[in-house]
Parts: sequence; structure tokens; C-alpha cells
Amino acid sequence: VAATKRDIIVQNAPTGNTTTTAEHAICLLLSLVRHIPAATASMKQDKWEKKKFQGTEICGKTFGVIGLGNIGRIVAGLGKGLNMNVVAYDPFVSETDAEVLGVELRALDELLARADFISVHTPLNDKTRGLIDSTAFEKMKDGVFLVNAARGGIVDEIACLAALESDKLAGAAFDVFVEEPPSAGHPLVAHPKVVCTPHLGASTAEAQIKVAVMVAEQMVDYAVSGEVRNALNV
Ligand code: 9EZ
Repeated sequence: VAATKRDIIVQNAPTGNTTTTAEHAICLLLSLVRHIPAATASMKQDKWEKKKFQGTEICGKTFGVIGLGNIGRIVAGLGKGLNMNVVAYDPFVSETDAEVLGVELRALDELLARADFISVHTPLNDKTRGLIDSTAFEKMKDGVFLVNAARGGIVDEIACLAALESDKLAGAAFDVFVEEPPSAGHPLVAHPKVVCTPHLGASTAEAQIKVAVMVAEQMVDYAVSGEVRNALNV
């Protein structure tokens, strides 16, 4: 608002960090199913706990990708590359697009009922806040793994805690939280079945460069031809 009042155009570069963010969601999933963070912490205490950290294979399993935008479609492709069956839900994506991506486009309820692993990739808005709530958890199979590297609040944190406690969820991974940073002792952060990172999705050297170059190019194009791309306030 302050910028708009002063006729300052505010631009972002929403595609410069899509690959990096998609990769982070997959990193969280792999960390989660093989207990990498806890096994690392255990070894650093000079322990060798082979039984405690038995994992889960992903090859041949069903991967539910909720939201097939710039990031979700890369996550879906990475999931296919890991030999998973990808089932996707996105009310704004056509069957034709899904065919090109090689994913099964299904209703959310069917995705929830079939998936072994679920990753959310939607914006946060009134439709998606609490999209994964207690009702959604009830529709899932027992022993599902859930990843949210998208926006805090798409997964209802209280409902997720209950799902972890009831063993509906085998584990959950979070890069984003309703409140960031989460308050000290946040029950999800503290939970033994949760893997978490402090909103690192877009944080790679490559993504920072891509975003900076993209914004610089947009500014040059505006100065040269008046073209405005990815403006947040025009
Ligand atoms: C919502 C969405 C995807 C979605 C995708 C986009 C505005 N919007 N909402 C719910 N672009 C999956 C589930």
C-alpha cells in the first residue's frame, strides 16, 4: 500500500525458486521415511541404533500431490522419477494437463484414501486453510506420511498432532508453520515423528541467483519498454 501510494511497482519472481522448493519437499519426504535426522542425531551421540530406524521403501507406492501449480508439478515429476504412482488433485488443472504430466488427476477424497505419501502444494487462502483437517485425516489410510513445504496452515496443526498420536500418520514433515518462527516447545516441532526445517524451501544458492536475475530483467524491461511482469500492485 505504501509503495502503491508512491507509484512504486512491486515485483516478485515466482518461478525462480520452484525447482528448489520442489526438491525440498522431496528431501523432507526421504528424510522422513528413512529417519535421517534422528539417525544422524543418534550417531552423533556415539550410538548405532539399526533396529530403531527401520524405514519405508517408496518405489511402487502411491504419492498424493495436492496442488499441481509450478511447484506441485515438479514434485509430481520427481515422484515419478522415484518410481512412485502419482495421484494429483487440483481443481484448476485440466485432464489434458494431467495426461501431459503423466499423473492421475482424481478427487481429493480419492487421493486421500489411496495415498501412502501426501505432499501439499497449494497457495494459502480461505479455500485451502485447514484443507488437511481432522476430516481429511479420517479419509487417509493408516500409516501415511505427510509433507507441508508450501504454506503454514494448509495442514491444521492441531489435527495433525492428533493424527500423529493416533498412528493415522506414520510421520509428518514441515517446512512451514502457522506462526513463524513457531513458539518455543511447539508440539509438532517437538514430536518424535516430525521432521522439520525453518522455512528453507526456497533457500538455495541457485534459487537466490535465479530470483535476483529474474527481478533484474523485469526491472530492465520496464525501464526499456514499460513492460510490467509479476507485479503485486499494478
Ligand atoms: C486448491 C488448489 C489446489 C489451488 C490451486 C490454485 C487458487 N488455487 N487453489 C485446493 N492455484 C489444490 C487444492
